[in-house]
Amino acid sequence: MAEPRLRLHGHPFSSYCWKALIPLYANGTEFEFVGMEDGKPLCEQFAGKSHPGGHIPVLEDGETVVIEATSIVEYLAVHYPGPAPLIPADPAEAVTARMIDRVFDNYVMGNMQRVVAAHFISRDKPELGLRDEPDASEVAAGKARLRQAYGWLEKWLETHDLSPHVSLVTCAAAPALFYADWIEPIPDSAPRLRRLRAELLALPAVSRCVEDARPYRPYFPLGAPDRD
Ligand SMILES: N[C@@H](CCC(=O)N[C@@H](CS)C(=O)NCC(=O)O)C(=O)O
Repeated sequence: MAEPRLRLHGHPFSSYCWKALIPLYANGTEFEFVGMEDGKPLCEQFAGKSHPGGHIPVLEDGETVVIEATSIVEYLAVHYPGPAPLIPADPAEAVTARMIDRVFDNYVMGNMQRVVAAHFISRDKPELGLRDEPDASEVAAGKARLRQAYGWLEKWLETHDLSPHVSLVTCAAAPALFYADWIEPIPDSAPRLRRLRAELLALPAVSRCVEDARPYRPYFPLGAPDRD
């Protein structure tokens, strides 16, 4: 049997890798998952060397290398379309989808990562391990910013419908809300956002990511809650 043309370099516990995996699963796109080599710094591996910030995920399509999870979703929408409408066909709706993708990345994912990073001795060298005590001011700031983002999204959801099919927005929202809620639970005062998280986690492409990541939960620096 021929090797799949697409190779996704990543880690099953990485939120941004879920963002690239969800569209691949939802569209039944054939690909090979290339995991990270244990004990080798990311910056010395193909993925780390391919990205200006040394990040995963990285998609390889023959000679083409695509970095940044949003761009990977956009690339798949153009080159490997399938039943899941990743980018709205209507240009005005596509603008909104891209705007909300930025909101989830910058203000939910970003602040979730900020709190996680506050637990590491060095953000740039996670292999150095965890601090004895997290940086309290970074943790407090990241959590406050998460609450601010939740408030904004709840208000936005009052007037906008995010139907839970797989799209750019779903790909960004599902991992962001999954992990952010572990750090700063979405409050009862944001019922639409809480409902959205539950609906997203029920999507088959998303629950596959949740299950594949389950063995790695002991590595979550804040301790993974006993749920989800
Ligand atoms: N802007 C990047 C962010 C990717 C990112 O933050 N990836 C994390 C994993 S979720 C990573 O590579 N962490 C390892 C490191 O920074 O050394 C994207 O959208 O793809």
